[in-house]
Amino acid sequence: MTTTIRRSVCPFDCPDACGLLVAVENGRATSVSGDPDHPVTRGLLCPKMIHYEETVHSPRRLTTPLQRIGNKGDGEFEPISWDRAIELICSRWRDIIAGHGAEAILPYSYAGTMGLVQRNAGHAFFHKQGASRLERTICSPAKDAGWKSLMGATPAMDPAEIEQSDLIILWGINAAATSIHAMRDAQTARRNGARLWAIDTYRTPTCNAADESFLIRPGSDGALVLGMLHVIDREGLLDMEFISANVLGFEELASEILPDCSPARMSEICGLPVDVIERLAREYARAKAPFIRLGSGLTRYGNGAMTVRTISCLPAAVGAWAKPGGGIFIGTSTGGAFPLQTVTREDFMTGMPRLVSMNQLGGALTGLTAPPVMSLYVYHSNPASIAPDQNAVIRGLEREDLFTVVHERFLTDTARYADIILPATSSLEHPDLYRCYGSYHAQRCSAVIPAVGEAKSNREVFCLLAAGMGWDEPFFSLSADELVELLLAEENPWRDADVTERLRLGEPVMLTPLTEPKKEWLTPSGKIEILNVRETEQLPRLLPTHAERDGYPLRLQPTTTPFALNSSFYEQDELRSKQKCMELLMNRGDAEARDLADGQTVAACNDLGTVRFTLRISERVPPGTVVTEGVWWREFIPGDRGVNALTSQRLTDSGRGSTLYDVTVEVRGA
Ligand SMILES: Nc1nc2c(c(=O)[nH]1)N[C@H]1C(S)=C(S)[C@@H](COP(=O)(O)OP(=O)(O)OC[C@H]3O[C@@H](n4cnc5c(=O)[nH]c(N)nc54)[C@H](O)[C@@H]3O)O[C@H]1N2
Ligand SMILES: Nc1nc2c(c(=O)[nH]1)N[C@H]1C(S)=C(S)[C@@H](COP(=O)(O)OP(=O)(O)OC[C@H]3O[C@@H](n4cnc5c(=O)[nH]c(N)nc54)[C@H](O)[C@@H]3O)O[C@H]1N2
Ligand code: SF4
Ligand SMILES: [Mo]
Repeated sequence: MTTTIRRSVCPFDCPDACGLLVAVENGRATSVSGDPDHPVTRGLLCPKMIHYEETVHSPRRLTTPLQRIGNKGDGEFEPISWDRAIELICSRWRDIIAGHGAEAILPYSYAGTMGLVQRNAGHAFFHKQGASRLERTICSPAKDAGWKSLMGATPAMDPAEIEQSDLIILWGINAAATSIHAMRDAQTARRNGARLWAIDTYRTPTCNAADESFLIRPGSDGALVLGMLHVIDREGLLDMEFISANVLGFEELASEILPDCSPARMSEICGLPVDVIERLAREYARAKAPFIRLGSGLTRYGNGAMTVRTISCLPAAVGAWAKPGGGIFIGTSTGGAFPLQTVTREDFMTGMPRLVSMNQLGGALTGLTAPPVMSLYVYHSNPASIAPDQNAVIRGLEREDLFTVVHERFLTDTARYADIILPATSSLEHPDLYRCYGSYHAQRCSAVIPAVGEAKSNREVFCLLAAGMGWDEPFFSLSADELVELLLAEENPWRDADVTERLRLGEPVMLTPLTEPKKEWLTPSGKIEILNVRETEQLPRLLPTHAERDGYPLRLQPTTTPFALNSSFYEQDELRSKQKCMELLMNRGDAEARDLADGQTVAACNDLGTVRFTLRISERVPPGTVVTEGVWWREFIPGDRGVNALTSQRLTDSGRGSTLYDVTVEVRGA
């Protein structure tokens, strides 16, 4: 048997877009390893991907189109041909458009694959159709909004500078699970003498790897930072030279906001003792080059954007930006590197159809009128599991008059409600071009194995649907590879001719931001705008979370696990067994006060729903907080609802993001 080694890219929603080396025998992937020559991967893959071949060739893969024969949600289907499936979908859509208009069709997609072509494959189709538009804001738009408020369009610093820092703060990021290469680089810095801190709401694996970790109340980072800034100001630890040359509005912050933010007062909000807030302030200000890597969990609150704005004041106050290794990293944005509109084709739109928030899918399916949503087309997303307010989403998916199509690799909780299921390729079966949000690299790849069963890629399906709708627009006969070529057609300042050629050949390359990070501030004033006159709240200040007004006694944190990615990877038995089961971690005191025992089934409830978990008494969780990791498939959980039956459709203060972490519950025996 001959084995060939083919290059590919990890397609998942992760900051790193790893380079993969895939061993292929007889058209099957037999093993996967990290590309040692990739600038970020450097040979290291996370636990999720070391057996990607088991996902790709899983016996659970969907291999033919399916039509529903049972009740919605039951999961009973019979195979049909692709021709029949496309015909059923297009004829139903023609009827819906005739009866209600095209806005009655709603696409739902997110980040099952991050490749520029496959991820965005539906945009051109739905723009031409005139369907409702989806506002794709479930992940971290509040983080971007908070950063932009202070920093405008300033590009992210090079995350590799972490190795030059002497004080690294992993802030609201479970890097040991979600950013393993940043974790590796932080550990390298630590071996060279840097200190490593983690700031979180419970003891994550990242906390365990840090020199010190600081556990605060959910949504209270703003209070911690304002307390630190109060101390830094009071004790004369500001970098006045940096501030006067680079910062707008520090004086206003110091005179209008900080006086009310004594460590004593902030301690009551964030839960850290006064002396700890004072020590954090002093050590941060005195560090040579403090580096903050900011996660996304802490932004999914009613005050999430303000939290990011407030934390972003720290490096400005102490002049960390002026030092190699100093600053704050929230994620790269390489939007200008490739002309994405050649794939998304906004020019196909003839009007401006309504925008529906993906965070409010439940409300849209159950409440929208003029027109109601009559058809939902889901691809590379699993909203029945990952979207907030699961009970509302499922009430919508159960509607007999809703025509639901799901294009998927697996029979997900969403696919169970479909009228038609279409089988999707995995990333090893289709070509694409990838960039990422944790670094400046990009890489193109080809299909390395043939499609499993009758699976088709997102791009192929939209071409079939376009033909089924009777459109003769030539764009819909271009292959995914031809679209990649369009994305690479002209070099631009992000990538010169040499980089573009290497991209064509499938090598990982580094893109170059248009302006050098940390050298100039791309804001209207040219300074870091702590005072931003364009905001309703012109200065960073304390804002409440939503949950503070809800009144259930425990704060729920629905966080990530190293062994899954959102609801992906539950098909791998080994990875699932590492997570054991859908657990609720609770402090011993909280459990004893409720007479709950380790290992028993409990019910967590609030106004939105009730969810069963297996209780795990854990000293990793402080009093008043409960934690569950991962987004489990329904077939593997104790009850019939996942964690998102407890999360709400409320949005963030800015950016219209999800507030998945801004939740309160009560827990009782079940
Ligand atoms: N293994 C794995 N990797 C992943 C994912 C996954 O599910 N699993 N998901 C991918 C995706 S889509 C994303 S967006 C990223 C997310 O990457 P991260 O931002 O690292 O993910 P989260 O676990 O959502 O949040 C990080 C941490 O914030 C903490 N936190 C919650 N609220 C607060 C708060 O108010 N203050 C502070 N200081 N901390 C808080 C949580 O307890 C959690 O440990 O990871 C990506 N990578
Ligand atoms: N409780 C809770 N809820 C969360 C989160 C959390 O941490 N906790 N995280 C939130 C965040 S940050 C995010 S970004 C969202 C993520 O939400 P989603 O983007 O929906 O992520 P996944 O759950 O990974 O589902 C992706 C689906 O795409 C399918 N897929 C993969 N590749 C392809 C392909 O090429 N074509 C097609 N058609 N399908 C494909 C996979 O099989 C998988 O079922 O979830 C959010 N929801
Ligand atoms: S999920 Fe992230 S860390 Fe894991 S292989 Fe993919 S890109 Fe790399
Ligand atoms: Mo995300």
